[in-house]
Amino acid sequence: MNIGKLNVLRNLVAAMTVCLSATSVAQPKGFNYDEAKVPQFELPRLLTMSDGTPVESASQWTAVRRPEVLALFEEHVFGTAPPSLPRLRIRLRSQVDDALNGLAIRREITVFFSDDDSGPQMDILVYTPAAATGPVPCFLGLNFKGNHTIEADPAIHLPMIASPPGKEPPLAQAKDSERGTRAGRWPAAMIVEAGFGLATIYYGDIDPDFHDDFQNGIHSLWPDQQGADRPANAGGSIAAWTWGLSRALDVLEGDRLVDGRRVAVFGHSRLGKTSLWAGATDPRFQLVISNDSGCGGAALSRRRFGETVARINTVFPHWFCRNHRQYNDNENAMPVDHHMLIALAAPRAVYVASAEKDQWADPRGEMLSLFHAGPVFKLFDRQGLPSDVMPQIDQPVHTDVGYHIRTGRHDVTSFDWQQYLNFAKQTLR
Ligand code: GTR
Repeated sequence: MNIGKLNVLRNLVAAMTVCLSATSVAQPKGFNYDEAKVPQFELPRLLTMSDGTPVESASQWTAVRRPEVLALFEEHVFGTAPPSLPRLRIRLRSQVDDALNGLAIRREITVFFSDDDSGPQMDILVYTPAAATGPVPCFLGLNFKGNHTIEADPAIHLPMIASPPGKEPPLAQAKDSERGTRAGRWPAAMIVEAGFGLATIYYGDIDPDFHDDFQNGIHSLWPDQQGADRPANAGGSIAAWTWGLSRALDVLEGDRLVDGRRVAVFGHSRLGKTSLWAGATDPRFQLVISNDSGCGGAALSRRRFGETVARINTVFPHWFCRNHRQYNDNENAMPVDHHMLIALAAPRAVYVASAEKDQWADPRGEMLSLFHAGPVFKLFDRQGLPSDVMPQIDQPVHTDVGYHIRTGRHDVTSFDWQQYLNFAKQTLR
């Protein structure tokens, strides 16, 4: 066989491998992807207090039922938040006034969580429109690979990346070659041109995403909360990332270029689960966006469609609290389901987005959660999703909440961002 043919064959095999691995990530085997096989179930009652009293008003929801539901999620799903800190120290690491071809002011703000400059810290990368005449509404979200992957900008600080035990080196600086590799998920210029700010943080700054019995990241600040015998309701990594988002909001509230009262919390996938929990625990977030968050996020656990509670707790034992494992293959015993997580954001705006090929995340279950949170929005004279019928692909539905299912796979695309910007223009006024 000549070299040309060999290369064609190699490319074909490589392409098939990519396809196969993409399919297997999107739909691992041994799980249900058939709507007809979704089990029968009854959702826990959103508008019934623990003593059986029906919730009939917004004030009853706010005073009694909301705190009950929040406490249930804390106890059984995400766990308690890390303690609060006496103070945050912040330092401007850099500022460029003509970033993104002159469209934006780009800053890196380092937030120290202790008095030690080499202790736990996070860098917030913030873009705000250069043309703004006052503080702007802003999107805040964690990123997976480091702030330097958002834009191919040689000046953005390279983060330190921690590796799971057994992988060397344990801590290494991110690579120059990765700059801008995630720019497609973070269309900073489009966001800034629409008049919004964009703030993002590498999630590993807050808690590296592997199970180390809660020793590294911010957990290093609280030695009494580490180890396998920590309380069964102690928060896992999602609670830690959520805590980091709230600390970032503390900083944005004091920022002169951002309007801290108009901040949208955004997250994709595991970080979408995180943005929903941030919206639930921190009522300062005015808009909560879940992009393809799936199991443990927007999707209803009782549907057991795609990823299940047992699978997520097994593969990612550090994300939720230990109590959550009681519901492995036992979803009906959970005192909550995830429509109640979305309801915790009401009457603030919520946006749930799904992707057609992302069956692992159960698009229909994500939409149904938003639909079943509707009665709480109604208590506040807000309109939830008008119907529990799946909207057409690429046809967003925007009321006081937003939903879309778009063409394509598990990802964040400019279509997603276009909808978030349109929706934020209405809801972050
Ligand atoms: C998957 C996980 C999902 C989702 C995703 C991600 O492996 O099963 O729950 O969170 O990772 O965060 O990319």
